[in-house]
Amino acid sequence: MSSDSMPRFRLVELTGGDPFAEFAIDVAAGLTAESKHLSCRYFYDREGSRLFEAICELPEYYLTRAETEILERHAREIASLFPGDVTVIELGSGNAVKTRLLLDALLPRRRVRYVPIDICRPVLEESAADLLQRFPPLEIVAVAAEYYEGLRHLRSESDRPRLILWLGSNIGNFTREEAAVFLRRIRNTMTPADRMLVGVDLRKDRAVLEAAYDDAAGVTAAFNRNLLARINHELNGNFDPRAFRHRAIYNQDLGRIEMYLVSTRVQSVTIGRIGLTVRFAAGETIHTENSYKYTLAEINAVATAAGLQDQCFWQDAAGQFNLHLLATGEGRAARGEE
Ligand code: AVJ
Repeated sequence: MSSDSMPRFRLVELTGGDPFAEFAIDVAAGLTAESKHLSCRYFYDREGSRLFEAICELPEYYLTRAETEILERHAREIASLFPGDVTVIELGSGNAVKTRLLLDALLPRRRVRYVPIDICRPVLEESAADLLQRFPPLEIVAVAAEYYEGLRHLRSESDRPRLILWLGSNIGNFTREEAAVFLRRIRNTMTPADRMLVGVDLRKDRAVLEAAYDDAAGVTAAFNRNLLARINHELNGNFDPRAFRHRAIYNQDLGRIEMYLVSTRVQSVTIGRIGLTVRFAAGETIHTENSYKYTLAEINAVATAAGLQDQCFWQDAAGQFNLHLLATGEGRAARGEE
């Protein structure tokens, strides 16, 4: 077959309805609620994705470096679990810099199809262009979608064993219950030959966690405030982002970082596209993100609730972050092992 009929790059757009309408409905609901809130999935417009990449380089944000260290050390071992051709599916792929380490380890010996799933289409296109240039034999099917739509596509990628990546502590945005439900849905698409790699941030000292989400340079604050700028651009709002302070606190009981935007004064904000005026008291908060941290026992509880077997895990040298290898468990049982 000629290379023309087998394109190395395809982009599938699976945005369910009108993304602007969805954003408008969620913003209206969140800002009229008793305790105001906005969903963290709206952080990732183009500017937000750029700010998140800057967060990953911050001295305080240890997560990306810890996970990269683990992948650098163990990518070959992970690759060796797949004897033949493989499809690598990544949920929330972003700039896919860490993924290069796995592709590097996989590609010399097998054909690899890479299926990144991300809600930010420009980021998908840029990262795919970069990977195609770095890895000439790589085939890419990029899926612009939210996780749930992406899951539907997961079912159609079933001709080869799959390595499903959910890296970067993306699991942290779900409650533990939601994480278990979501993992079970993924599990239900997996065959015994498939594997899932999940990057999980660990519970640790409050000071370390709070610094990671409230950096000295103010990049996380800008990332948080960008949500208000996005409402201004896309929904014709008149937020003054400077009239909101960034706050990140560790809720130790729940084991999660909570991020808020705090109104610095009494103020009213109008959002033209949804015909809404919202009043804020001085000190009133908008809850914008939860980022759950785990103990090993909590990780195992979620994996078990999802019907997944935690086959093994790797940790960075400082013991801050885990990478877990999950499987359906059927494969081993069927072969009579253990
Ligand atoms: C992309 C969800 C993993 O929770 O650490 C970083 C997002 N928010 N700084 C995280 C984030 C503030 C990040 N995740």
